[in-house]
Amino acid sequence: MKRAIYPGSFDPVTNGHVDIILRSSKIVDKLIVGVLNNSAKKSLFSVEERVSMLKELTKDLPNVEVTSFDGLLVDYMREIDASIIVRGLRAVTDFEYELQIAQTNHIENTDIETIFLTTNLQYSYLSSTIVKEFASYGGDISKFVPEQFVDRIYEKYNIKK
Ligand code: COD
Repeated sequence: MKRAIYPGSFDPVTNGHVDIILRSSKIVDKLIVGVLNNSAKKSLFSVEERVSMLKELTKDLPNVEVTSFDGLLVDYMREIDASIIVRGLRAVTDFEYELQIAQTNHIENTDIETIFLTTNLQYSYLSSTIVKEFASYGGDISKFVPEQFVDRIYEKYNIKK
């Protein structure tokens, strides 16, 4: 059984993330979407909020589960018995960082493989950082994130639309 994890910050989840979840869930038996609980990094949404948003989005995908983790990804993968890491690749700028993480994780545990899905062209520019920047100035984020979360994101910046 191929058990994979799609780890990330998902702060907030974007349409680019959703696309990777949908596509990767079709190629593995079980996909665990793992939200990093990083207390050292200031986030817009709490880890509980991010998990809840992702659960809402994936409720109709029977082989997808959403959890949070802290510490090293490879340690968490041992805990949940997963051996595949799913990551999305947007541009060359992602490549160097992703290659470094993938190789480090593989050295830590040679049973672990990282697979990369290239971004869907329509989301190639999209990141959580861009969404936050746009939303903070009241920009239109309706094309960037699932529609049910648009208002929740504006609320974080005290913006009423
Ligand atoms: N299209 C396609 N893919 C996308 C898009 C898009 N528009 N937007 C984002 N993605 C992909 C990203 O490339 C990434 O693969 C994934 O979605 C998640 O993105 P983010 O930004 O939400 O999450 P990251 O990249 O900040 O997550 C980093 C981790 C949490 C995975 C990493 O820091 C980690 O594993 N930390 C745990 C500690 C650890 O083990 N560190 C070891 C590293 S050496």
